[in-house]
Amino acid sequence: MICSGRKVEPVALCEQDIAGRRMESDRPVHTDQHLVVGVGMLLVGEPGPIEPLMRDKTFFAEGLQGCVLDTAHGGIVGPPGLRWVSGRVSTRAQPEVNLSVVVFPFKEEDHDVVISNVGTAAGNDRVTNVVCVGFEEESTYDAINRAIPAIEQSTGTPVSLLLQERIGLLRPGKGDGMNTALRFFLEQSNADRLHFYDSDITSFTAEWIDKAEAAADAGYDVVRHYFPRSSTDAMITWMVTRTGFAVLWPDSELPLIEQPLGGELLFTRRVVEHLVTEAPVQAQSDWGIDTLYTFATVKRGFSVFETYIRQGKIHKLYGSLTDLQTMVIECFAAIQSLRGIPMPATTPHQIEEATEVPMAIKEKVAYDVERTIQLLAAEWTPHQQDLLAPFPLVVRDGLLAARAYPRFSFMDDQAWFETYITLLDHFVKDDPDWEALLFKLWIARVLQYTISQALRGYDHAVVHLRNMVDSYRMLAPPT
Ligand SMILES: Nc1nc2c(ncn2[C@@H]2O[C@H](COP(=O)(O)OP(=O)(O)OP(=O)(O)O)[C@@H](O)[C@H]2O)c(=O)[nH]1
Ligand SMILES: [Mg+2]
Repeated sequence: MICSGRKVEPVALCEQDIAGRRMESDRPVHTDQHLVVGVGMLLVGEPGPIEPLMRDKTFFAEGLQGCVLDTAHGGIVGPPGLRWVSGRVSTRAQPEVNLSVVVFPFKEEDHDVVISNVGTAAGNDRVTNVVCVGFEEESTYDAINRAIPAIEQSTGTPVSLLLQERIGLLRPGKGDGMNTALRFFLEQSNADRLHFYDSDITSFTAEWIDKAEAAADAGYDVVRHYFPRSSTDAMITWMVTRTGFAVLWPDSELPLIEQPLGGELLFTRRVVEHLVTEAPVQAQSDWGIDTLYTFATVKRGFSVFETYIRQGKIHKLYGSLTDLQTMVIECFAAIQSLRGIPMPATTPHQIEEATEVPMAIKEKVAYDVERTIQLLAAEWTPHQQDLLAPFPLVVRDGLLAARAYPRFSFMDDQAWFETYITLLDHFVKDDPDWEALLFKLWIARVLQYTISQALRGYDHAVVHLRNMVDSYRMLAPPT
């Protein structure tokens, strides 16, 4: 990596951190004195151009005499009074390399999993900065903080640890975390691309970053990762989000997006610039953020590539569907809030073809059916019963009967379609009875699909879900 260099003892590093800033420069940088460069170790080179040394992650300064280029901290340390200029060193001979920031939003997660993922991202050549955005200062935050120096030392990539800002208007959640990262990216970095990955993924590898980069290199504005998923997983995606997109924007690309709630994404800088100016996106501080990002990017016509990760996303799974109640409500309310917004019929959209799904994923049952069945009879109120009035008779009678005895076979594709339309008209967010009722209706739908379709095997179930979305597009009421 070093042209002509010899090892020297490490020197003290400057506290100053200029990570993330970049100055455009296409000229090679020359030194007229000895240059000291290093990633973890320090080397002395001969005077001369430094561009072969640190192509992607280099910062340079005027008056380089005796300076230390410190990639671990993304900067140069040198004599006091050195004027700082940050930049990527490139030469005319060298093709432009696009740099990326990788963001991991996190709440409380397994420390080792998060730290390993941060290390993987930091070790990728394209990555100029890794950003972890926490919900609050708790033990995961502390563990990441302790791990950062070693990751920076071994990879040469700066890692930033932030707490999410209060940006939105709804429950402070993942939306605030992601929107905080968008702002950090625009304000603190000149990188060209921003990646998001959930922090709880145990199957995360460098390939996830590389595949997204390759699609962005090909010119796509947005890259979305998609994965093989168990036929009983992704029940909010299918029954809430893809259903809603099909019903409300049947002619757009929205219902065709494989995993519109996916948190594994790449945005180019211009996409990020757009998202921060969209008031509804910035207001969406809760689980609805993924819906809003998908909606806003398709609406603006940004080109989308969906890249397939064949190993799948292995991450923390929920037990009974109870844990998903907040997510169901917030994802439905997000769709409802967008109703009536016109959507262009075409957006450039390409999907990488899926390969054979691993048996382990095909055979997996993603939730505890027995525990979930009990939820149908739980915590009814007289008001919830009244709220059933506008629903189709079969749904009203079916759900009322489920108070005494598990019933869900009434909630077939057609009944769910009609239920969904009624919910769009009547559901009131933050009304506890409406929220409980929405959740019960969704539970009935998921159980009906599980018993009547998923039980017939993976391949059948997946075809059924795709046909369901297609049929909803056909049935969608005219706007
Ligand atoms: N900063 C921040 N991160 C969050 C918040 N809530 C969740 N996260 C993180 O967002 C990522 C996704 O959350 P998960 O709970 O794994 O949700 P999910 O995997 O999308 O949902 P399932 O597919 O149902 O498991 C994880 O890295 C969480 O730690 C939040 O309020 N703030
Ligand atoms: Mg997860």
